[in-house]
This record gives sequence, C-alpha cells and structure tokens, in this order.
Amino acid sequence: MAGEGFQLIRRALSPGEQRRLVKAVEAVAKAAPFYTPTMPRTGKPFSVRMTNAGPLGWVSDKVGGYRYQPTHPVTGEAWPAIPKMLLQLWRAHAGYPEPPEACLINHYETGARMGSHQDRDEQELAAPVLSVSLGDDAVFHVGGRKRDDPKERMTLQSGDVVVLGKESRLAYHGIDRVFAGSSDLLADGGRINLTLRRVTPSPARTD
Ligand code: MD3
Ligand code: FE
Repeated sequence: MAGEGFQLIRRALSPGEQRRLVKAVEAVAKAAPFYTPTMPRTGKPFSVRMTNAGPLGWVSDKVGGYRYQPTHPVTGEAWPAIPKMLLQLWRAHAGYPEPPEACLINHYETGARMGSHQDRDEQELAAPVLSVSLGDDAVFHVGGRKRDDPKERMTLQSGDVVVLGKESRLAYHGIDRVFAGSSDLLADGGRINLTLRRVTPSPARTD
C-alpha cells in the first residue's frame, strides 16, 4: 500500500455529478482556455494541456518556470472561481480548515502522460492535495519522497477522488498512460484531472 495519508475513494462522484462537473469545467475553460505549458529553461512543451480556477493558478513556461499566479499566462485575465462541487469535496475530505486556493485542471488527449514528479511549489505543505478524475481510465503511479523509492501502480477511473496528505504529500507520482475510449463521459474523449491545492498557510487565528 502507498504510505500514510494516501486515500483513494473510488467512484466518489456519481455519473450525474460527473456530468455536472464536466459542465463546470467547460465553463471554466471558456473563460480561461487550456494552454500548453512549457518546461523551465528548455521550453519543451508538456503533453498535457492546462488551465486553472481559483485565486491562484499553477503555471509553467520557459522563462518564468513553475509558479503560482493570479492570472492566465496567455490571456492575462484572472482565473475563474473554483466550482462549488469541488469546494464541497474539499470540505468533506481534505481535513484542512481553509478552502483551496488553486484548482489545476489537466487535460490528457491521446498519448499524453505526466512524468514522475513531486508537488512542492506550495508554501503550505500541511494541506493535502485532492484530485478528481474524469473521463478515460489512467494508470497512475505513486512512490515515496525519493525518486528511486518503490512505486505502486493503480488505475484511476472517472469519478475517483485521491487525497494525498501527511507522508504522501511529497510522494513522487505521475500518469503513465491513458486508455483512449474507456469512458464516454467527455464528448471529445480523453481525460481531465482536477487537483485542489492550498498554496499559502491558513491566516493566523486571532481568537
Ligand atoms: C499529489 N496530476 O497535477 S493527480 C499534478 O492525474 C498531477 O493529472 C496527476 O500529478 C493527474 O500535479 C495526478 C493525483 C495525485 C497523485 C499523487 C500525488 C496527486 C498527488 C502525490 C503527492 C501529491
Ligand atoms: Fe502532481
């Protein structure tokens, strides 16, 4: 089993909830179109296209590198709000008192993958990352805090929620492959993954 703080909730969203969330993602993408991020320094394009919702969005490009920012890197507009259904999922499963600030939306078309990496661009590592999968099945891997730690592989399906907190928060992970045509949720096929993150620490309590 993956380490402490790893939670996979299979089919957390019903088919109807998944369809509602797809509509919400379409509305986000209309205001903040998917763009192709590029690697820091090399400028090599990602195979996954991305957009964001929330006060902050995760972006990457050749010159600026990995970072969070309040505006879309191409349009310069503020990111749209995080869909309500996702805020409810965070309240139900994150175990963290403040709302997420960033919802990164990854779009995988045929052949897209995500190499093994850690999510460590957030100041607040006490909050978990909560992920929702929509559309085609994907093989996902999760290892340990060191790149060479043993990895476990599993299939993520549409409606699955993964919560990565505690020991798992800095685990290496990635998406090895997506099975084209395994779901008919998305009209154009492919897979969408949404990750909710807290970027900055909770404001200090004054009571
Ligand atoms: C976080 N996304 O956006 S999400 C990413 O399916 C990312 O698009 C993948 O990795 C995707 O950064 C995987 C689920 C996930 C799995 C393991 C993690 C997120 C994680 C381990 C630690 C932190
Ligand atoms: Fe990640």
